[in-house]
Amino acid sequence: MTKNAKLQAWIKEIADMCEPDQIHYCDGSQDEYNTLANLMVEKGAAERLNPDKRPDSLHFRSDPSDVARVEGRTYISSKSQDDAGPTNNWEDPAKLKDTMKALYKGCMKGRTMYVIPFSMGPVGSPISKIGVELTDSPYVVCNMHIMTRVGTRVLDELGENGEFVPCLHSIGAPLAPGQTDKPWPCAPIEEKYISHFPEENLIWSYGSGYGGNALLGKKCFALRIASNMARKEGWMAEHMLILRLISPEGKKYHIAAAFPSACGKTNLAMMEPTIDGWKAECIGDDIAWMKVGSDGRLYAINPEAGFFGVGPGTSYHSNPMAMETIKKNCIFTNCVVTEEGDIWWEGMDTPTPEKATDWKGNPWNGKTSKETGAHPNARFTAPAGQCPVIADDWEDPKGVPIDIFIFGGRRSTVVPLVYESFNWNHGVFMGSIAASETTAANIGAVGNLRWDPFAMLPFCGYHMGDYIQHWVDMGEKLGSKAPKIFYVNWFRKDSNGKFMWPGYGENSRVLKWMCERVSGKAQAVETAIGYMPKADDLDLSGLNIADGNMKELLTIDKKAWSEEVPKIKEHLDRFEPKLPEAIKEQLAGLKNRLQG
Ligand code: SAT
Ligand code: MN
Repeated sequence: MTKNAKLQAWIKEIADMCEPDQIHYCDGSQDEYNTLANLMVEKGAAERLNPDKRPDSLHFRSDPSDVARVEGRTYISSKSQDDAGPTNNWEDPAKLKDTMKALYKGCMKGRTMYVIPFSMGPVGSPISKIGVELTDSPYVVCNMHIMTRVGTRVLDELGENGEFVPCLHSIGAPLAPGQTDKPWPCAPIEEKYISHFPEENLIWSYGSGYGGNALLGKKCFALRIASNMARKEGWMAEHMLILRLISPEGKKYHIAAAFPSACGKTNLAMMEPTIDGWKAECIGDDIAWMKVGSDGRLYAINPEAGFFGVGPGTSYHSNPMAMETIKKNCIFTNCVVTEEGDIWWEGMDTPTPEKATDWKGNPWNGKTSKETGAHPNARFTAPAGQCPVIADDWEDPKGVPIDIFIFGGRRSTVVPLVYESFNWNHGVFMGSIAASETTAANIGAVGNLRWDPFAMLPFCGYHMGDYIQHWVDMGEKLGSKAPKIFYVNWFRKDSNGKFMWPGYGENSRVLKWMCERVSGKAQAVETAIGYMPKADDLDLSGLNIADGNMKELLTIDKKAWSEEVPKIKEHLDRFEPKLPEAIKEQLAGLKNRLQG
């Protein structure tokens, strides 16, 4: 129970509306996790994996309609539509609340409402913030145990008058007396709502049990609501991994990198450098909260406590450290389950199972089946502390000083391997024109090019024009202490559709060049789009890569870029009249340089 009057009143209000059979106050203990895990196994919602293969781990199959974030049903419900901007769905808060209240009425009948007090960031850190999620999903409770810091210690921190972000979640599937439950109850797509009320720092989610729709600490709080708070309070909440690189001399560099969902952030966050003497440590794989420290530098913490990573494609080749992280104490969703009771997915470097069960629960033979066994957005939920390369001080409440920002996306064409901004505002411009071929992390078509400024398109809780201005303002505040900004594309393909750059651990070669740019040791040439290395400037020792490929990866095709300019303009014009002057100047500069 809690002594916080505001929390007590809110719990009562929601219980009166949703009418759960009972209320459970989560203490965050291992016992609680085990009890709920056992309950879900007994009910047939979860399967316990073979303890000899994958100790203390569960597998879930979601409803086939509930497999990813639903951006089309995600709302920023500010009082004025202008505050949500052109890239967010908007609805008037009073109207949206009425619609949702009708859905919430009695929606937890036959179920337990769990009260989950959680901290984003280490409990008690000055950068951390507290949320309370009310949910009728025990799957959500167990995932929140891993992804955030949950329980009594958070209530103690909250005290009688502390502030928290209320996060209401229901799967939207009440149970009539005697009705048997489904393994993955949820509401149909047209009843799903993932709503944010930024003026009240309030989140209401209904109808989905999957990932970012339901684990409300993650995208809803730590990005959409926090980006709003950050703007008001002068800090940054970004869709970025945090990585520490250590040079052979022991110099530490901290990198924060933004890529859209399912573009390899987790792989980069846990990378093992292939170049001699360099080491990497992981601090976070998805979200960075950053504040200016007393020395004027920008300090970042990872607000999360776990990884919610994409399974398919994760292997000992692509991400050995993730494979080690997920050996035990994990939750898996929508994977293949083998005859031996272990999980498997496409791209895992173990033999393709021939007698297995696919993510839909059907018998599946990987050798003969035409369909994939795992859903392309199948996920693992793993405690961050289990990662062998997690930094010892990853929970340091002070955070780490950022030297380098990286933006990027998946682009088969046009965008070179790496380029560096001329200055801060040019770097902000680079972030604002980030684009990527779409992935399965969102429900919708896969492989289309979409603009994804700062990889925040689905996660920015306010007008993107104001957001870009906030970046410009942060640059002014940071002055000469601002991180350097780079843009990368690991995903360039040749005319046969093959990736030209080996990626994964080899990306350390590009990161090394960035670090040496920071310390003033590496060369670069000035091009129309930014500073770029020549092949000689990159450490390519021991790497077998065709000269022709390297050349193509590091040249800019002025014609292709010139053709991008009008598209860039059209993209940025959407943010008028809020597009910062500084960004318009950058676009004009790019155009001039391309003509020159
Ligand atoms: O489902 S999540 O939003 O948490 C994952 C992602 O899209 O990155
Ligand atoms: Mn993400």
